[in-house]
Amino acid sequence: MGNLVNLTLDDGIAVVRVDNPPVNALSHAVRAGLRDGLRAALNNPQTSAVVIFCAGRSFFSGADIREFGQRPQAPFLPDLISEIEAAPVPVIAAMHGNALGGGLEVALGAHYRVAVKGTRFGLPEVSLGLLPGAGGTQRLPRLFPAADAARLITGGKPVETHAALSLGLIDRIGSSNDACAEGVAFARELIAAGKEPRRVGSLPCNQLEPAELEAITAETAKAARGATAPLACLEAVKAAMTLPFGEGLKKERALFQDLMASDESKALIHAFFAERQVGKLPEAESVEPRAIRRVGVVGGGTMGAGIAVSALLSGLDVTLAERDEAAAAKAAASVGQMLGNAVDRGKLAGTQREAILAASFRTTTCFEDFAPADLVIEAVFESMDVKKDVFTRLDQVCRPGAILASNTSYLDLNAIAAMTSRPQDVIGLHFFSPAHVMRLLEVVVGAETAPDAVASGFALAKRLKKVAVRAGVCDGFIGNRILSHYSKAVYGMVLAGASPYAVDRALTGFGLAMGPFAVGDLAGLDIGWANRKRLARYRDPHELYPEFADRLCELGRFGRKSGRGFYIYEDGAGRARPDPEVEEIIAAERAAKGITPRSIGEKDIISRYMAAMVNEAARVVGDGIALRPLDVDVTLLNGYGFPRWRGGPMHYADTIGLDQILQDISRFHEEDPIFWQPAPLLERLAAEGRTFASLNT
Ligand code: T1G
Repeated sequence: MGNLVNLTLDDGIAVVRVDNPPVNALSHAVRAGLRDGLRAALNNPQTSAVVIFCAGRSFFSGADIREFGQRPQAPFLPDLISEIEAAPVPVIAAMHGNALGGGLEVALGAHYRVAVKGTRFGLPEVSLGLLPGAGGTQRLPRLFPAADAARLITGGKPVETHAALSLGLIDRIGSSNDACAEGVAFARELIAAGKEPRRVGSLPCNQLEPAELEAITAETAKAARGATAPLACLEAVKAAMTLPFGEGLKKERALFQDLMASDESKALIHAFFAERQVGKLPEAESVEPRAIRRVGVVGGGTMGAGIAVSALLSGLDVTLAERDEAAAAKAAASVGQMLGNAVDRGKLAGTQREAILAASFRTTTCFEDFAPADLVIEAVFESMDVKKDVFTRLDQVCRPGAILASNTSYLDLNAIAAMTSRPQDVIGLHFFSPAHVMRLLEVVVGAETAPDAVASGFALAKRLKKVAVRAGVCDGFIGNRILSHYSKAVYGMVLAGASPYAVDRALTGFGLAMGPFAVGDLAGLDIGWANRKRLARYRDPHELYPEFADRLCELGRFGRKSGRGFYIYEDGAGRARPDPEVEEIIAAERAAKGITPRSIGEKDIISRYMAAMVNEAARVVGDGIALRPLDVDVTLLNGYGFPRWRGGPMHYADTIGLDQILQDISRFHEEDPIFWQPAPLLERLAAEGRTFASLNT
């Protein structure tokens, strides 16, 4: 059975115990051990029931994703699960922690399922561009109501213990926290009651009403935004309802193998591991982060309140400072409102909200109240003078060792740190709005930032359930620097002849949740306008400058908040429609610049957008602002709406080939000077026949 699995037999109850830290992935060794343990148990005439149990923090978390792409090795999981299901005595899955993917499929192959409180059950394969390939799509709709089964599989979201019980996935929630003991006790009851194996595969499959199937198909296609796995999941569930069990398993296997071979699953698996590798920093390895319990926030605007709520929801103590009582009261109201929204979304109990507001949150107008803070995050107006004043005052009141962080989205952190006597304690913590929702956190590292301060930023991100990316100091760090560049490309293609609405359509077809012009309207066109004015003195004279965006702002058309931007927002419900007046403003500018508009097709819109994004991203890696290409992928996936099923811009570039990117840059250079020079790193890798992934060590 190997050293990952052991078997005990007591009073007729065999326990097959698996211990494969950290998450009991169903590696080849585990599958072989599980098979051998099951066979040994069943070959013993004393065995009246078998309990399958995992040690450590969780039941099986699924197939071992690190084995994907390698030659599959028997025993294959579907076969092993069929062998479990065929056992002649009751087999009980005793679960705790997570039962995910192939792990839940093992449990579905068992005859009975018990779990302790807090266990989560899910089939997240779709988030890897796959589908449950070991019987999950065929067995779950035989236990679960069909619509719930379809949504759990196509959405990939887990269900909690009580829902699993009420939906029929599990037979009992144990009264103790000892899953193994609960499994053994349940087995004893089954034996006493003379219960036989109850094979899920033999049950009739619940059916979806035609209207339900139509609704689920539509919602799945909409949510997929171009990804194919969600709809393939639905195909497999439909096979469960229309084919005999054995045939359904074959259909599931065929669909699974198609997905396993797809670029989409490679991209999503890349994203999965990249989000775990991004926290591995050479400089912070084996460095202990500083303890953070008391957090100070300077500024109670949208960002400051959001940061405060993010910290409060993670159990931290928060003091928020504003300039006067009125502003402090307004900030407190925002925080209370956001916590109320968390209650409405079921993320927080009402009583918890009250307790947090009573015990863990306070406002102040005195910086002296930051004296005990372990970390103070400044989220004031994006003005270097204002930030320098704040950091000068923080340096005077905060205790030695406290970390001073700026939420600036592009200002020079070294200049801010220089205002203090402790530049080693200064980091950037660039949150993304809404700060208590967006997963990305850029941890900006100054020239003198201490390694343990960096490690503390990453530890805070984990505590806040965010994904931290290390960023060096430059204008815009990683994400905004790249955004600023591909935004120019987008404006450039409109000047060349594309309509902003065609650009948005093409890029939402590429998989973005929203097109860049719709995003600009949502964020506020005045933000981009202010940025262009701020950077005006650095502008390359050769660059095309799109004045139409400034014209809209001069007309007070700032987007959704003013009812008109690139789109017209009539009824405030966010329904947007194109505006002929915008097209006239653009046409006038083209004429004034002597540009004869030409039609630019969807493919070229996407190629031009991606060429600009990848080229600047390659510069960001080449300049050391991002540690690795994967850091750029994680940034764009978690903060800028890049379609996850494409893996991020660097993974996407590897997929289409760096030579293709270079050809596109050269082609578009004729029309837009921002393509004037390929990034040296991009040219070098292409010349060496390498990929960006080759740098993701
Ligand atoms: N395989 C291999 N490694 C895994 C893994 C897995 N399934 N899950 C986690 N790891 C590694 C992870 O890379 C990290 O490694 C460490 O474990 C801790 O993970 C046939 C085909 C279980 C909720 O999609 O969702 O079954 O960085 O940091 O925050 O139908 O891990 O330390 O070196 O995420 O406590 C389906 C994926 C697979 C679950 C725990 N299962 N994992 O979260 O820890 S496909 C999944 C997770 C499948 C079948 C199909 C989470 C977690 P390192 P972590 P965590």
